[in-house]
Amino acid sequence: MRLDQQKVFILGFGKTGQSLLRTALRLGGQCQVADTRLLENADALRQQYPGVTFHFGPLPENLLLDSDLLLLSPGIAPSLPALRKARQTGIPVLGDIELFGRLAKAPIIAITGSNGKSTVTTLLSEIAGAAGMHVATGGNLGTPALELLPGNGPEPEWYILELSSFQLDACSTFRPRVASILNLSPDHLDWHGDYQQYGAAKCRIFQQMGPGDTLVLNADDPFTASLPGQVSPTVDIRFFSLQDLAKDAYLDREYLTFRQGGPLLPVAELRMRGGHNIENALAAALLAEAAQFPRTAVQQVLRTFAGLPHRLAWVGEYQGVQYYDDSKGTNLGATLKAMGGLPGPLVMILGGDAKGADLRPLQAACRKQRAAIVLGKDADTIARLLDGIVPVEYASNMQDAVQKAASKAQAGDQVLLSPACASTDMFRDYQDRGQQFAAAVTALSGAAQ
Ligand code: UMA
Ligand code: ADP
Repeated sequence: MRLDQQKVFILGFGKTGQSLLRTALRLGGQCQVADTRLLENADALRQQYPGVTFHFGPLPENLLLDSDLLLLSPGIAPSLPALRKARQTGIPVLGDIELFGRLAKAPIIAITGSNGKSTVTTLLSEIAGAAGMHVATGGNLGTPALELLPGNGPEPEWYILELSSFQLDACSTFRPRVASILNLSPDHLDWHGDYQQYGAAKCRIFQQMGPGDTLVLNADDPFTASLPGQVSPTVDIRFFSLQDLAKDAYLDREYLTFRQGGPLLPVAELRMRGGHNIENALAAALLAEAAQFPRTAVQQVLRTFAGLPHRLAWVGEYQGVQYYDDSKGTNLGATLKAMGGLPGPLVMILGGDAKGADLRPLQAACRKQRAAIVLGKDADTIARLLDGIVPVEYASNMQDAVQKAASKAQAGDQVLLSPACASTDMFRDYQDRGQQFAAAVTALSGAAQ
């Protein structure tokens, strides 16, 4: 693929935008970049990329109309007026994953779903590593996909990509050889418009799949269980389940088990905690099997991988209370799973940007808990929901939230930061939120001395 003489416009200049620009320049495009932020390093960028025109600040509606091709960062909402107008005039628009799919030569394993993507992607990457294979891992997790391309070097044996609904929404010909939709629960509804469109974006992962390809789905999730009718009959669909012993991989009381191949591992030997991580382990095992990664490598990794930071991670104890950081619990589905993974009673720390989600199911989940501490943009909404169900207190920052949680908790309780909301209204990102939580927990013991 070449872009010689083409006028290429790149929208958004975060991590993905930079990977799009580097790729478009390598392909010979004449590039312009627009970002609605006013970047402090604008002058340095102009020097770094001579010949590229940068536009910062609000986008004039007609700015894109003279382009041959638009390259889109995932965070750019389709409702952006300048983008809508360009689409209406027929200018082609590619997301980074669509472009990656056109350039990559090695086969792709792609993982999506509302929750568990990073965990399953990392498990699979570790399994491939344990088997001594050369794979390249990235996408929504860490390195933008385009940065994984080898340039003039050798291609990896597989690409392993975590994909978000934003990235999939901008795909049209992208075809992974092995893929999974782990589950679906409401998230990013402000971006997609509604739940149906959010689900439709996820389904783009399998739309181009065909003979020889494998799709791994969750039999216990109503959305993913209903998908086979929409998948090409030539695709091999594999189901995992925590309940149904007729599926391809399942939990048979004490063993993670393959329908063909028998027991894989005693569940007691799985290092990660929580029922959702048994689902993640089963999904990773089926994906690994589809890619023909050896079963011994799967067993080795499931026995040793302790889970990623900020996913139901124990961070400390103070006065008989255990503190858990699930800062990556950025939507309702994740938070409900994290709550279900601990014995309770819980003091919950909730709030941030709910992204337009309906959080009413928190009412039932909080009914028997000790207390809820709320903070951030949607603190009021959550406080109103939980009023009369569980004692609620407002916090002004993370340290305040942890101190209030500590004062409510009794010995034997757990304090769980799993906010059901995005972090960016108050924190740099979910890692920053989790780190501030852990620091505040450590400070509790210091303050008591
Ligand atoms: N921007 C605009 N106009 C807009 C929106 C954004 O100009 O209307 C600009 C911003 O000013 C900023 C840039 O676009 O300069 C940011 O681009 P982006 O939001 O597309 O983010 P990137 O930095 O490119 O990071 C993206 C993913 N972010 C999002 O999808 C929001 C990262 O996932 C991903 O790791 C990275 O690409 C590499 O692939 C983060 C994420 O929060 C972790 N993902 C969501 C999630 O997991 O729930 C989907
Ligand atoms: P993602 O990359 O999809 O955000 P992660 O693996 O980072 O997923 O996990 C994010 C949060 O989602 C975790 O903190 C945990 O609470 C929850 N979670 C993880 N796996 C699952 C799953 N299979 N089903 C539901 N929730 C999950």
